[in-house]
Amino acid sequence: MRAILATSISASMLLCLSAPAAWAEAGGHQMVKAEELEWVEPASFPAGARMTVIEGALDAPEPFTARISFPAGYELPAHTHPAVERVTVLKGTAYIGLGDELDRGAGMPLEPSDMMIIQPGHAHFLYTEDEEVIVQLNGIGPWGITYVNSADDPRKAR
Ligand SMILES: [Cu+2]
Repeated sequence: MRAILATSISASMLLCLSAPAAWAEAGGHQMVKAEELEWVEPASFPAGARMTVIEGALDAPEPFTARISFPAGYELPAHTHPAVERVTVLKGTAYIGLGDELDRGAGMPLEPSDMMIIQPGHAHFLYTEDEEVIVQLNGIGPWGITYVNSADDPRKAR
């Protein structure tokens, strides 16, 4: 099982982030153990964030479930998404604010079990303070992230 997961993760990194094939069977039931999730650094986020896709393929028109881990002191600049974003905090306190520019101090603190739902095209930002934060994203793809200020997009520099 470990080998199968590792293979499908590296293959999916070449295309886009998507769930391991063994889990992606339509109509299949899934039991997900957090300790078995495989995390990768998404190219579309500033360095330090890690992501794991549990269900679906982010670039496909289908439901997805993913988690993102942000280290302490992290800043995710203002951005928008092409689909509704549903964020549930699983660990730590995430600070999320609305607006075209990241403003430390303007984010609403969201703690484990708290949630945010943002409509497509609406600019928002996130930052963390002194602890790691893990959030879960649920939505329907195709998913993506567009930075308000294109200079913030780490894909331009890689
Ligand atoms: Cu967002």
